[in-house]
Amino acid sequence: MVSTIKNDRLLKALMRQPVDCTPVWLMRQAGRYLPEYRATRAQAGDFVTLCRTPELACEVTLQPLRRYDLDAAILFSDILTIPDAMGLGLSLDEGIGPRFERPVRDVAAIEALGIPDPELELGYVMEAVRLIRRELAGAVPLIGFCGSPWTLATYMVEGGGSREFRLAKKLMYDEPRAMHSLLDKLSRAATAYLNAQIAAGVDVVMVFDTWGGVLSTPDYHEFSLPYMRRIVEGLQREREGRRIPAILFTKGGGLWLESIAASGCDAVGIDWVCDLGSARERVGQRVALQGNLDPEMLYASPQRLRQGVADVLAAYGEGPGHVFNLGHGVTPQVDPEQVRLLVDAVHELSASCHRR
Ligand code: 1CP
Repeated sequence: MVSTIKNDRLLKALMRQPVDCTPVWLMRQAGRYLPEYRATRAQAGDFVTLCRTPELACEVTLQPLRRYDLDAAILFSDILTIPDAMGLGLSLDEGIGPRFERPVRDVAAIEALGIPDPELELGYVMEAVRLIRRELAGAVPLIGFCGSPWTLATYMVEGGGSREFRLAKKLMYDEPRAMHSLLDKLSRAATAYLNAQIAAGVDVVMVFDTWGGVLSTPDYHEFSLPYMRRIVEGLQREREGRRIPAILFTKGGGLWLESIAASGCDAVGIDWVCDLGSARERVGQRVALQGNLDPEMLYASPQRLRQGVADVLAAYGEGPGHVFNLGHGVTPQVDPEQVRLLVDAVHELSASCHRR
């Protein structure tokens, strides 16, 4: 195994150590806005096959790194691999989104769920991690990830994406014990999954809680955050003498930054609604922050985009502990040249934030 990482800006920033400029990577940096991604996906036939074929997952992971001066690679996979491995039957319909053939709607279905063995049912993900790590050869760190138990539960109960979360919330309100039992299983599955990714070679892990922000404050603290905390507590936080930093991202979680920062994670991802400067004051020295340009600013003019980058850097201010990212993922119609402009602007404009 390679034990040194040439570009370790991301690892340093996540540990709030000094860097020469602010590291940058983007959520969904591999995806439909890249023509080479669309070609590889067509070669695979469909999205699920792309995720399940380690050579192709490795290829699309590396595509954005060939184009841009990114400070990290993120494993190409999906958060829905865990429910798929639990037997729900994942497919992705063009234009509609992910679907489960066998949603989980009652206590009996929850009780019947097993915890997948990450090296067996999810072995294709670990194989992809090993391949990517070999191909990267220590150039930049590799980020592994999973979905938060609450976010996975919404897809499993609804049977796919949702806007109102009618079925998931009905289960949470009417049968809280059943929901807790589902979340408990998911947190055990996610912990084992991330630990297997760490053993296979990822250098950082991130938990995506895309739908935590649709909960009330008490429900977030009962149904989402405690299960992410359990994952963090169960992680193998070191490999080869190096710390494996953990990032938690709750979209819409700006109200709860203090409690997220107290969960034991190393960094908190924040969306674009949240003000980065006040977020920094609120979390103090406890964690690093990752974010938070509005992803839709990639559709603005190059000049406006560059100003947007400068504004995010200025909002964080001087000193270490910032990882530049969008507040959510890159969307499919983005012009790939705008991504180049963003990445280069972050490196160029941030050097002055790190003079010592
Ligand atoms: O080709 C296609 O049409 C597939 C689109 C796509 C892609 C590129 C999906 C389906 N998943 C992915 C990859 C993916 N998903 C990554 C890859 C690494 C990278 O960031 O480059 C990651 C980290 C995810 C994680 C993911 N999947 C999340 C959490 C992050 C987020 O965006 O909020 C969620 C909610 C999903 C579910 C999912 N999978 C795919 C879609 C379109 C969705 C969202 C569905 C919905 O809106 O509810």
